[in-house]
Amino acid sequence: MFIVFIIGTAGSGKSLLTATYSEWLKMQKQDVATVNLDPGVLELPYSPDIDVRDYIDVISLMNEYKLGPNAALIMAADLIAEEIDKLAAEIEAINPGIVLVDTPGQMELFAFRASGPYIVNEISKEPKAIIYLFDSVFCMNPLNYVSNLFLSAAVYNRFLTPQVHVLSKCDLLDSEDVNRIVDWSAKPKVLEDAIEQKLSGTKRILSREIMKAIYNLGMRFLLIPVSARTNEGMINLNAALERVLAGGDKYTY
Ligand SMILES: Nc1nc2c(ncn2[C@@H]2O[C@H](COP(=O)(O)OP(=O)(O)OP(=O)(O)O)[C@@H](O)[C@H]2O)c(=O)[nH]1
Ligand SMILES: [Mg+2]
Repeated sequence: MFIVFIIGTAGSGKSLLTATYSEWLKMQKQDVATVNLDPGVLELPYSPDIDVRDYIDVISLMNEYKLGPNAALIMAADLIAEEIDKLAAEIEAINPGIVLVDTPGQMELFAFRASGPYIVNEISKEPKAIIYLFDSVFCMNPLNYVSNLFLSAAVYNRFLTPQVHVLSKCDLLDSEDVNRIVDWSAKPKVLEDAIEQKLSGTKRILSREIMKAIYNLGMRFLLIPVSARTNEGMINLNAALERVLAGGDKYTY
């Protein structure tokens, strides 16, 4: 069994990618299960096989503890950790070849609280990977791109789990823009040139130094353009995950 966590900033496309990628895997005759770890979501574009909302109800938390929506979500994120044995048992009972885990809307609830790495550790002892989403529309300029690069490095630092990087919603950009962003992700020199050309003052210096620090650490964030609307890039995403998780083999036969 392999476990894949889908992580990204709010609205970056985590839930729709969970839906589309799981359907795509089913078409490839792969045995896939989906897990919703977002206790606050009202509607999902897929029917999760396992759903944290069966255990945690954010509205009840708001009423019971007189919390606002954000405080209730923070409490819910920590409560997931207490329910982890039950979620793990549910996964074990289904025992699929691959599990796609859709994480909470606000990334910081999962990535930057103690409960996130605990959940990743405890949900299963099987091999794991993270898909980190770069929202394509947000990545159009080098400043935003570098900010996302920094976030992605911070997520890696938290989980120390193999990460595959996706440029999500690539159908919203024309191919020239997609290629430019992918080029930034593949060639530090091209990104540095864009920073020099498009940014000035402190933003230029900070972006350049952040980017260099990340590359000097040997971290590589090659982006795979993917659309959860048109299925573009699904083959490449799947191949990258198979390389990371299964040494290039299929998850299940
Ligand atoms: N055009 C396009 N829209 C997308 C794509 N993926 C997601 N969206 C849209 O972007 C919005 C957010 O997508 P979600 O999948 O809910 O993103 P999320 O990261 O799960 O969002 P939260 O959990 O609320 O933070 C929705 O309106 C989706 O329909 C895509 O590949 N292409
Ligand atoms: Mg979502």
